[in-house]
Formats: sequence, structure tokens, C-alpha cells
Amino acid sequence: MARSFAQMARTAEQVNRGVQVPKVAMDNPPFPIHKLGDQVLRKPAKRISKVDESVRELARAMLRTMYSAKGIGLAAPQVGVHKQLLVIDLEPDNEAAAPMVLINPEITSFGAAIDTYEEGCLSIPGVYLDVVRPSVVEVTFRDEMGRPQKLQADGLLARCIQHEMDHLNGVLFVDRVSDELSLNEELKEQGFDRAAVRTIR
Ligand code: K2U
Ligand code: ZN
Repeated sequence: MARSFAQMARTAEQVNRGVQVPKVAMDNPPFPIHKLGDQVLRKPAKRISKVDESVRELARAMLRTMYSAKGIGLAAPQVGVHKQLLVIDLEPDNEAAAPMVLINPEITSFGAAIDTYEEGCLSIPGVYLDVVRPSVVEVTFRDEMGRPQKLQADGLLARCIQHEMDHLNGVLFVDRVSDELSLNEELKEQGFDRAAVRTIR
């Protein structure tokens, strides 16, 4: 049965809009963000087998939670959902820019160059420390409509993708900080338990 123009227009609108939500801070965000020390953050996320409306609804709720916390990225384990789903929006002040939804992301290659960048994390508020990571990454993923995507990222996007993908594997940026003194100092200042860090290398 042929679809009416209105039905086609609605589908097109739905496809284009994907999971866009207003980029505003809410009084009661959909999810609490779990903090360093909570074992929820250390449990690896499972692959998503089917990208359906429930996955898009989860992405919308994560975006509302991320905008409310003034973040530019958020991974599902941070809100206690162990699914391989992350959202990124590098332009949180631009309503016209669509956020990114990465489902079952995999980094297929790292560039040779490395960068140092002062990272923060919505799960470790008040702690900002330098982390060294590759400058460029190539990543494959499914988007919010389940379409396979491949992306080469550099700059802040490459940094954010790596930070969020670590969350999917139960890794936190503080695990990658090499400056022990600053790490101990900042964690103590913010009241976090140093034992909650699982130093890599
Ligand atoms: O906790 C999170 O995963 C959100 C992270 C994402 C991020 C971490 C390091 C570098 C880039 C992104 C941040 O807390 S979002 C806060 C923020 C805002 C602007 C620039 C950098 C970080
Ligand atoms: Zn984080």
C-alpha cells in the first residue's frame, strides 16, 4: 500500500531528527550519574543486538542527562546501563547541531602521534588532570538508525570518543593519569578514595 505524502514526510522528519532533544539543563534529569567508587562504573558494557526505538529512547534520556550536567559526552555505564552506547555533542550551545550516537563502537586504528589534554569526567566532578592519548582514531559503529558508520576523528572529538569508549570497558580517565602526586592531591581535595583508581601501566 503506497504511503501517503504525510507518512513519508513524517518518516523523513523522524530519520533526520534521529534523537535530537532540547539542549537545556533539566531540574530532574532522567538518570543519576554514578561517581568514582561505585562499582557500576567498572562493569563492562554488552553489545546491543538490535537498534530499535528503545535504544533511541535510551539515547535521548542520556542526552538530556548529559546536557543537564554540562557535559559533551556520556557513556551508558555512567548512568548504570551496561550497553555499548555513547552520546557526544561538541556543540551543546548550538541547537542546530545534531548530537552523535555511537552504538557498539570499535576503534579500528590509532594514529601514531599522541596528545596531552586536561580531561574531566562527569563521574569524577572537580578532578581535572592531564591524560596522554593518540591524537587520531578511526572508529566504526552503528548510528541511532542502526546504520553502519565509519569515522576518522582528531582533536576534541578523538579525545572524547576515546574517553567515552573507556567507560564502555569500565576504564576511567584517572586510571591513565601518570602524574601520581597531582592525582593523589586532586582526588583527596574532592573527597574521592584513591583506592578506587585502577592505574593502567
Ligand atoms: O564524563 C564524561 O564522559 C563526559 C566528559 C567527556 C570528555 C572528557 C574529556 C575530554 C573531552 C570530553 C566530560 O566531563 S564533558 C565536560 C567537558 C566539557 C568541555 C570540554 C571537555 C570536557
Ligand atoms: Zn567520563
